[in-house]
Amino acid sequence: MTSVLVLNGPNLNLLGTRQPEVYGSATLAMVEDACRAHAAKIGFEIACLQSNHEGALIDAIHDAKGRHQGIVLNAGAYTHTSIALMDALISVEIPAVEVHLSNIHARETFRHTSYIAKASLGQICGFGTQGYLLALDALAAHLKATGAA
Ligand code: CA2
Repeated sequence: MTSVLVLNGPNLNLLGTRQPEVYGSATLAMVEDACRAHAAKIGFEIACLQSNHEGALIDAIHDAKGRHQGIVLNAGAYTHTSIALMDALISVEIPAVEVHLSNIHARETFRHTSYIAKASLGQICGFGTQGYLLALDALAAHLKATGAA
């Protein structure tokens, strides 16, 4: 079965506890449950992982090679700073979709730059939790079109 890694970066473990006006009221566990339910509907197996540490996120991307056919990544604030995460994504050659709960382009200028976008099929932002499900659909369409699923 096609397997996808849903990877969340720093501070996303705090979802649902603060700033609901920006990030919504769902907890990370709720987001991951919604991903699992949607994945089951579209015939994907998924693994969910969150880390506050850049190196752990890089390790997770390296470990995805040979295990997962796609990655859904919300790299949190590392999106705007991490060339290392971008390099990791490029090196494993696994199709990735970048997700953000908020519309990063409608926020502070420093959030408009994404290193992750340079290594991704595309970016989904501003649709809250639903963005993760849209990302799974986008990966499904891509993997089908390329004969990888
Ligand atoms: O909109 C997104 O999903 C972000 O990736 C969230 C990051 C932010 O740095 C990016 O620019 C956009 C921040 C995640 C922090 O999440 C919190 C959730 C609740 C309370 C505090 C932080």
